Amino acid sequence: MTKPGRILSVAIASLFLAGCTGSVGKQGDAGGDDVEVYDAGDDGIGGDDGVSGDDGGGGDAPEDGTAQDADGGGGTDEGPCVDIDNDGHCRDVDCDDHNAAVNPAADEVCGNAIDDNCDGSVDEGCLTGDAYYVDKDGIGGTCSDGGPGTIDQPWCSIDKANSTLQAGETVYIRAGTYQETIRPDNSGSSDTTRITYTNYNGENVTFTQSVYCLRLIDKSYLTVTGIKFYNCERNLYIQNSHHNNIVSCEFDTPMGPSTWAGSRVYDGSTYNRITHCIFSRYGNESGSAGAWDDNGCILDIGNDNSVDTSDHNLVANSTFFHGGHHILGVYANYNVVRNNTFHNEEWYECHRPEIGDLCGDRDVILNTSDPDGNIRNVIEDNFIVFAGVPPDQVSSAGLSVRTQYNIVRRNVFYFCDSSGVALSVDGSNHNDASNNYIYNNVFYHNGYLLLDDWDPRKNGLMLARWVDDAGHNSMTNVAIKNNIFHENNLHAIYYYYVDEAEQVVADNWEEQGDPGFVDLTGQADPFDFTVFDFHLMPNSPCVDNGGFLTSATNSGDNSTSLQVEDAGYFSDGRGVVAGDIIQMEGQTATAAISAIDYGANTITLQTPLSWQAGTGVSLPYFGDKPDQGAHESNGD
Ligand SMILES: [Ca+2]
Ligand SMILES: [Ca+2]
Ligand SMILES: [Ca+2]
Ligand SMILES: [Ca+2]
Repeated sequence: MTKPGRILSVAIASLFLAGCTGSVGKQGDAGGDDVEVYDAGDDGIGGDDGVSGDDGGGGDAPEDGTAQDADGGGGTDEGPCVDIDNDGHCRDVDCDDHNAAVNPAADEVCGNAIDDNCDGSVDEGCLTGDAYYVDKDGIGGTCSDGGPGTIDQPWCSIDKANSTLQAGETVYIRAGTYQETIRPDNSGSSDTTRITYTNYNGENVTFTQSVYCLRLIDKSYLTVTGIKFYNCERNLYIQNSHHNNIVSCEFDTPMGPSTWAGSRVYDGSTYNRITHCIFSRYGNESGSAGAWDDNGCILDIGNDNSVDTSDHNLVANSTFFHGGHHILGVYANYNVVRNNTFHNEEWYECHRPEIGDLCGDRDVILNTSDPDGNIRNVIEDNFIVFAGVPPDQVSSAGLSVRTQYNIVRRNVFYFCDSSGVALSVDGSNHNDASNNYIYNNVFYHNGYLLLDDWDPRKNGLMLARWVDDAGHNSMTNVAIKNNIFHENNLHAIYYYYVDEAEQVVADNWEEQGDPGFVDLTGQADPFDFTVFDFHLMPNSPCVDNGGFLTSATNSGDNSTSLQVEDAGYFSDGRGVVAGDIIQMEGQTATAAISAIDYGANTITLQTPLSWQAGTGVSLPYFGDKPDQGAHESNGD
């Protein structure tokens, strides 16, 4: 197989800046439709400027609310209606077809950072409390912090808003460049009585060149929406803060240099939601010959160097690209990362003339400083692609997993320099990727190393115990099911000092020929997620070629208490999204999960089902069995 012609993105940085005024279309297109915030208008962030839309990466949501172009990939051969959550709305119009509470007939729920009614606006109609205006340039009238803060007698400073706003109140920020910090003195009190900072009527509002541009310390129930943060030392820092929503904002090019992370959610911050945002461009090479190093990341959750229970946060429907060491790091528990796009092809200056003096790095890393610590994050429905060559190594994977009991499902990994996913164990056993659940992903065209020639990295998925000695835990019980591996360099899966027999590997499509994707033509492009379409053609050999994830160990007669061999395949929603929907073997009925006791392998269902012991248990499927790959087909 020939080495693919990977695109090096020399010109892309300048494109993105221009995108603030509307020309970064591929970012927006990648995510699907444009998102408007509070019906904010046409011109600002959330309009045509590329903030990721409803289906940012998942590919299941409407492009424009019509039934055409259903899959976000431009394909039209998906076959009949796919309604995974059984809410009566096919996935071409259902912007979350894994949640029956979200569909075009639903009521918008305020304060949840979700577009519940699939109209392209998040939490529209929700700002009903007292409103104030900050207008430093006096667009609506001469500004004064001593005035009433109305639209024609606005305040001048964000500081005035920071010290004034109470729960339930909103500040509308008028167009301009603010060299200040959003740092509220107060908290909101619930999802529906938030303190909200938003751009006014879609106007272009930029915060820049402060030490912190958005800083929450010990605050809860804040919402910030529709604002661009550019070239702040630190863009978004959320510390010991909870239930905050960051929606339809852009975080670009933090200037650093005295911080590792351009943005952070840390110090025990929980239940925060970051949705429909763009995060981009932070990192650099340091060192000298023989000691090059890669620095910086776009967004970290938790702390890589100490125990930090920043748990139950949501990162969704967002666009991420270009980090120095990585893009997104998760060092905590029960976080959900879904429907995002990540790419980190070579973009920053480094010492490698053979690849254009540019380096990239991995996309996403799950890690911990706590031996055997950090568990049960959910990484689902993302595009994780184009991991690039770092300065200090010769290759990198798309997703590096070094913690346990995570769910990695329905993601698409392609054109990563090394493997699409690498699971690893290290000598201190801080890093141990045993007990993970890797299912229904697509691994396409990974492991075509630009510089390295080491066979273990030339594969779709790598499980690596770096040294074969007693100081390294064995990696065991990694479930690898229902994945499609296609045109990866050497192998589908590679086990490096890891025993395949100690894993749970079943029902994968392992380089067995054409899997029947809707569209693999076109030139791979890190900024265009519509080039390929990984839905299955009706005649795909991968339709009904997967297996049930686990099986029932009890029987139930109109029961809501389901015991299974291994409940770890399923998510209870981690407190930030809806729990999974399940479907039993040989049945068409489905039921949503309301709770999971992982220790007892007991699942509590919202609605009763009946089953025999030994019955297969899966996510919803059509036909006789689940399909392989990321998108279940209704191929009737
Ligand atoms: Ca549906
Ligand atoms: Ca909506
Ligand atoms: Ca909502
Ligand atoms: Ca099927």
